[in-house]
Amino acid sequence: MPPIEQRFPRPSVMGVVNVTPDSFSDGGVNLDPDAAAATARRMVAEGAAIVDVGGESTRPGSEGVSADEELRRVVPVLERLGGELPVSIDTAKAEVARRALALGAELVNDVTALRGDPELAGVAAGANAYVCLMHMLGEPRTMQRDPRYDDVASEVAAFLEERLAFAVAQGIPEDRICLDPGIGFGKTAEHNLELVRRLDVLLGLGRPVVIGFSRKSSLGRLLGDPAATTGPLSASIAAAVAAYERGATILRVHDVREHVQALTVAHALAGA
Ligand code: HH2
Repeated sequence: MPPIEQRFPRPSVMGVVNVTPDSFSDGGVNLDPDAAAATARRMVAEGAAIVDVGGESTRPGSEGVSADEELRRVVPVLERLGGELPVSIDTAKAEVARRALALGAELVNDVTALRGDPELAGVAAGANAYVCLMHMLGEPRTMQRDPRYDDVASEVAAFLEERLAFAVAQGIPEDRICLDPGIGFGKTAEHNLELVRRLDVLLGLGRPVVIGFSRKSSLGRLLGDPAATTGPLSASIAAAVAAYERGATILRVHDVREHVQALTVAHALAGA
């Protein structure tokens, strides 16, 4: 397998397929495996480089689900896709990743950056999978209760630098790994903006960066609704394009067609 930057050139779109009843913006839409598989196929037809299939919501306040429940949700979807599409598995559980990789997934997207399950690093290394390491302050249940940093960009980068070293020490080659500051995971709206504004700090680690700002509540708050739980498509696209222009490689989004169109134009304007 080529290095991740060759496999997913900048910009690449990762389409989100949440096989859950309770995800913050698309809960229930893809709970039926046929619907989820159809969504994944449509996203790839619309230009997604990969689809991120997840069976557990990590929205603020969520409690998590068992490995059995996660498997019950995602395995039928992966079986329907039959290894034909580029798939990422959004999980923190080794057992779920193992099954997904056996069914053709090529990337493990772990919002705990290999802290959640001691066996996950070994599973990813053994399968030579690509890995996304994401920053989260605290855990989903409580992460949005007054998150604080002295310098959010440096602290997130220092955390990811440590997790990158851990992953490499566990046998995952560095050229398989991408990093994600975790927009909305233990961050205020201002922290999220600062992370994109100062993306150069994270890029200094030399790995491709993933940004998932799509539909997140900070966008709705920025637009004037202090109680927003989601943000609109227009704002999601603006955030994705700004992140791309600051150096992000993979944009994790729910609305693939519109983001691919916007990023195609932004890329052409960048003269790349
Ligand atoms: N955001 C969510 C889930 N997984 N993974 C990465 N790498 N980056 C992210 O920003 C990210 C992620 C949350 O969004 P979503 O999957 O739409 O919602 P939920 O967790 O409620 O299923």
